[in-house]
Amino acid sequence: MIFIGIGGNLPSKLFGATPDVLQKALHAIDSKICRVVRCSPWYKSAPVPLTRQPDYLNAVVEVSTNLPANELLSQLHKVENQFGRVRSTTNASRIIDLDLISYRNQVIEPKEKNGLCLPHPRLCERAFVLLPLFDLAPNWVHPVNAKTILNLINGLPKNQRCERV
Ligand code: PH2
Ligand code: MG
Ligand code: MG
Repeated sequence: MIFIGIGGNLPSKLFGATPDVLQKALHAIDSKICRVVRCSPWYKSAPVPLTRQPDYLNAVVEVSTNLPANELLSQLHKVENQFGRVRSTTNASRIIDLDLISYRNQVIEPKEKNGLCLPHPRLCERAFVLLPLFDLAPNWVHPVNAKTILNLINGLPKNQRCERV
């Protein structure tokens, strides 16, 4: 199974409020890049780490494709650009963020700074990824640390606000 994280916390002049942006991006992904099999429920989440940014809208999506992981990620980055993503500082507010969370349980260590890392390197610290991933794949096990998704959820810091919308 292949899972993509989708999120955003800024509106777009062209595509509208965050729910519209993210829905339209899913449509663009499905029509141009890979089949969108399922989308988790949407979650409203406080920024991680906690800063004075607007809340995010997040979900996890299962997709199906023959594209290799690096190619899939570069196609997703093109969609981010089409939807007006501007890259500034790490963890800055953004119109849209598309992350490769897990690709058929492949383990890839980044060869360079910001290179592809699988599973996503910060997945274990993020309720806004783990909760929707649990909705789609309750039996998923992390291929590096062998923790179940429930173990990971139970290990989250208790102060991350993340609720279903
Ligand atoms: N993305 C980040 C940093 N922090 N916080 C929330 N709640 N949701 C996100 O999608 C998110 C974040 C960097 O990609
Ligand atoms: Mg991200
Ligand atoms: Mg990203």
